[in-house]
Amino acid sequence: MPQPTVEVHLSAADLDRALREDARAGLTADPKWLPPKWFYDARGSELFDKITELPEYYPTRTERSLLQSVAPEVARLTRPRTLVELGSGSAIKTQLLLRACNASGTLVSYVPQDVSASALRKAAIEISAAFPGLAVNGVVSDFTDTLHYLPGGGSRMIAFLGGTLGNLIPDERAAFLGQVRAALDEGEHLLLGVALVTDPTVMVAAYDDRAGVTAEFNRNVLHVLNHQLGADFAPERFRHVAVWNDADEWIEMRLEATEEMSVKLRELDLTVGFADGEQLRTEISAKFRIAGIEQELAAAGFAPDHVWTDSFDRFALVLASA
Ligand code: AVJ
Repeated sequence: MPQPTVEVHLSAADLDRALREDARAGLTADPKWLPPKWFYDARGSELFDKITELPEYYPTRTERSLLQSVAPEVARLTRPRTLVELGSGSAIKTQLLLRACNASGTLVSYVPQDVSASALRKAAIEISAAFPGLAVNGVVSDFTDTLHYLPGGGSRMIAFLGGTLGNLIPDERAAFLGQVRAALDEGEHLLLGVALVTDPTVMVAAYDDRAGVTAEFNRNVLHVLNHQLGADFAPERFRHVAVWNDADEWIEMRLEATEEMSVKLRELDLTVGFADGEQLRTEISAKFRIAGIEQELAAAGFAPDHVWTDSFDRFALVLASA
């Protein structure tokens, strides 16, 4: 039985350097911001998994039930030998896709990629146990800088699920989709999961749950800065804010200082002042329209072949060929 492997293309030193750069750039900017990828240390990944089970957070379960119904069709249309999954996290939903692709008899290997080594190791072991005979070779990397690490061509399908594409602003999305296209050979596939624009109350509630798990997830980025950069943020002095930005059609998460404060980041030799009520943007999560995402895919050189949506039109799976 093949043993699962996990290749680390983001060393602790790379991560540390990137975090320092992002923290310095974002915390000295006006308005202040931090990239969402820094939520996901082991605690952040666990909190995200909890989010996916909240009553208000519909994207994961909507995508899962969509996948459940369309996975066999996706497998039949694509018949991949290799399934690459970007941002696999705990890879719970992937099992549906793997099962369907496995049943179509062509699947040889599964390559999960994630920025969180802990989540990836756990997922690789679980998937490997559930699919004996499948080669599982995980890659720890940043999804925007990962495509040159992928195994060679043939019949690959890249799955990018969960709506994570929405973490990128439109220019970054165009660049990223272009890279994905360039990494694929003609006729290979991309399966993309995106959350759709829907009722703002529904969308905002998904990012501002009553149990406060998303608030804790949001504040986790401050814990990460405390641990990694010797910062002295008092996370409880930041209020979780989630708003729908109608002009850009994305949800923004922010952390709002509940009083004036000064924060030291020892490792950066940096002191950052927050005014009372000042907000730090920690995430954008764009929501899509079918025509818009088809257009973005076409602009990147993909042919969007199939779109499946749930009955409330809150989430879409798009199958595109290179
Ligand atoms: C993992 C990026 C898809 O944007 O919905 C969940 C992250 N942030 N709750 C999302 C998230 C707040 C999630 N993605």
